[in-house]
Amino acid sequence: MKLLIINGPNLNLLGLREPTIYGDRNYDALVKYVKECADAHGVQTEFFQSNHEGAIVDAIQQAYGRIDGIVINPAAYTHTSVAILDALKAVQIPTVEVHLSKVSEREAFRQISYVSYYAEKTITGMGFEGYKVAVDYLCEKYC
Ligand code: CA2
Repeated sequence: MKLLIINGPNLNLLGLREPTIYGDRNYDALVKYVKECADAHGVQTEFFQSNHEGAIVDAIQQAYGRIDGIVINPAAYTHTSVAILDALKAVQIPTVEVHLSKVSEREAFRQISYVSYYAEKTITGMGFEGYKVAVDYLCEKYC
């Protein structure tokens, strides 16, 4: 089994700004943490971060036939991207959506998630731990 972990725009800046919302650990620490969670299940991981919507669409398309589960934090594209939703629907790979912050308690413009129309599960407000919940869910359901 192989999981693809996708992180959207600005998540490469983790730890540098807004620690009260997103925590003080950086993107490399997130990759290490999620990899350890997957290793505990004996599952392989691939990580992809991009600030570009089309690059995320390409990564989802390239997962077809190769990847068994997707964990995605589309960041700001969560609230705008029909293209990312359509790519997920096209490849039909089991997907869990993760957000570090509790988006339901934030601004009105964050209250829509296009990816939620496809994702099996959405985890918010748990910081890095949310990615573990997502990995555990996919491994337990599809391993
Ligand atoms: O809570 C989340 O994980 C979000 O997906 C994060 C996005 C935001 O647009 C979503 O509404 C909720 C923003 C990620 C920006 O990350 C930064 C990290 C450090 C410094 C500045 C931004």
